Amino acid sequence: MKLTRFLVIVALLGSLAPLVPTAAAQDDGPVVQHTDIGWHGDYYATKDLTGAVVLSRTEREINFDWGTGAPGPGAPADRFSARWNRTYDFEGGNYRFTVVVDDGFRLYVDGRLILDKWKDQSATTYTADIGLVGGHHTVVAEYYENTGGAVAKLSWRRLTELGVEVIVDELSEGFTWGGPTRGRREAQIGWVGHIFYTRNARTVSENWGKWTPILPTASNYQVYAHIPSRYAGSRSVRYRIFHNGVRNDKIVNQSWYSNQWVSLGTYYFDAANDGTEFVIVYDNTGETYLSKYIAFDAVKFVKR
Ligand SMILES: [Ca+2]
Ligand SMILES: [Ca+2]
Ligand SMILES: [Ca+2]
Repeated sequence: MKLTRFLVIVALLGSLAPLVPTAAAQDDGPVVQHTDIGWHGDYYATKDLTGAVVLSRTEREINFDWGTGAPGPGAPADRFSARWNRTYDFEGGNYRFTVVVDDGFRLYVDGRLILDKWKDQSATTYTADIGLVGGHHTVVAEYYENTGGAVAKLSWRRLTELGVEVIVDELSEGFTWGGPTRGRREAQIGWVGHIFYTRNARTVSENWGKWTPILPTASNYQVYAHIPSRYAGSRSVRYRIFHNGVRNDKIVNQSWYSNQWVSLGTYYFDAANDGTEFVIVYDNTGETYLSKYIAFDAVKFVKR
């Protein structure tokens, strides 16, 4: 039973499953194809990347609208294909890759196919979201043009930068600790390598933690709590989600999880950002007094 529910949650998390927490997901500027190395591009006079390379060049970015023309000398205006590849040093985090294509496109990250739109079509925008640990990753884009107009554009942004995802960590400004700080311990684990934890009270709360996000727009958001690998032994941690004047409670057995995001459900937030929408955890779990640890790590809000 437990295993089944665990697997269901893992499946729900899908491609945005746990990231390595040593990669800080914070505050740099927009990431749109940095041009430190550029792409290596090979062009073929076929629609399926076969035959001889008729044009080979370094491209600063993949941002092409060739109209009805050819991509360059030696390449035809119709029925050609191209493969671009590069390595890129990503900050850790969840990314949205966006492509605009006429006609077909495939996108691979570290050899894994994350977008497959290999078909004739007029210019169409697609996105694919993927979680990446910090460090170098290989990005390969494959493209073909049949006839008429030819467009190939690729860019990526972190979900946090897009306002699609807001993370409030326990060291963020949006986090508040309530109760005596002597009841609060810290450890160098969890999201971004830090958590607070405390031992549980039974019926009367002694400590609490509150995560207050700044949300970009009124919307449904799926809320997740990050549960670290240790100091998360309580089987009955109640996350209270206050949103749009409504309160919902979600009980989480923290002992089931290790270093992963756990969904607390999807809720509508009015995003007034006036301090009335937040997630709070009190330490009165009902368990034997001081018998269990409760972890306070990051809480994430993902626009749905
Ligand atoms: Ca064409
Ligand atoms: Ca076309
Ligand atoms: Ca943390």
